[in-house]
Amino acid sequence: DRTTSRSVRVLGAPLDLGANRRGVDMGPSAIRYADIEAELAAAGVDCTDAGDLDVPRLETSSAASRESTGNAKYLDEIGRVTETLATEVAGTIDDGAVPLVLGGDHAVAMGSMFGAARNAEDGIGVIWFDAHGDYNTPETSPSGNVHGMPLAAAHGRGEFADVEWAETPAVSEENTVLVGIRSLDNEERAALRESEATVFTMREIDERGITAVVEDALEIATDGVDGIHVSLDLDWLDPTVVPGVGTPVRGGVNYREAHAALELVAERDREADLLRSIDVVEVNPILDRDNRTAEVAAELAASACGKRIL
Ligand code: HAR
Ligand code: MN
Ligand code: MN
Ligand code: MN
Repeated sequence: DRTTSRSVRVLGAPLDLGANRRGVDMGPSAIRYADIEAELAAAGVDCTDAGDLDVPRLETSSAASRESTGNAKYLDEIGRVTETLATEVAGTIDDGAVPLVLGGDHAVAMGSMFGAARNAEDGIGVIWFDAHGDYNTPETSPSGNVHGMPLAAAHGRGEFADVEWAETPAVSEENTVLVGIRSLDNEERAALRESEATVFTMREIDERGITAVVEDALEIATDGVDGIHVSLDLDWLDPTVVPGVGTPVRGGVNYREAHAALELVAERDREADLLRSIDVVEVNPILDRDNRTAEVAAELAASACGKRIL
């Protein structure tokens, strides 16, 4: 077992260009307001906060174009942000710390995964906790919103194979596990079915329980790799628990199931040093009530980093 506690570096990524609505850009502020530092301190984590990345704003002319890039809206601007984020993430891992990326919309996970994979000789795995598959490509996306595409980007699927800033494939399909899925578009579903990724839908959680499912996810994701990236989209939870998300889907995991999942990740990490990077995304304070969703985000991040009840 690892005897020393984790060092964590918080990286704010207030990106909203990948989502169709304003608000997620305030996620990092709201999660800090929910006192993520105190939560992480309670986890025994040695934490530093590197502040927020510069992100182009929708309203300013510095957002080079307000037009879509083909069907994927703001893909060039998003790519510049994720390139910078990838470098920060890779540097943080180099320094021996775990990057904890606060979104922002889920497009930021491209930066997390490209960065986490950059110096991983044997590659990385990923566990994707989400209501959605985020497995569209610019060709298949019905909305054009890039936050519905980051996992497909990490696999270098479709147009992402030719996007020059995309360091793909960042993750092998075999080491990719999606957990808690309950909303897929038709072409996205077909792509996931023919991929080597493992998808545990809500149905598997209903039948087998969260612990058994996450045990399996950890085994699959960690097989033969240097470590795993854990990507937590807050809409993974049921909207009654987390009102502050832009694309809520009924029938998600409850508060305790979410904690059980991330506590299990931390437990395995203590035994086997497998956690390479984390992101916590899609918190939308405009839609939230009393910062509840940001508080859940901070608490879940602490559970993933080793906060225990006893
Ligand atoms: N599948 C839909 C699309 O691609 C919606 C997915 C985006 N929502 C998220 N991602 N929050 O998890 O447009
Ligand atoms: Mn600090
Ligand atoms: Mn998502
Ligand atoms: Mn989602």
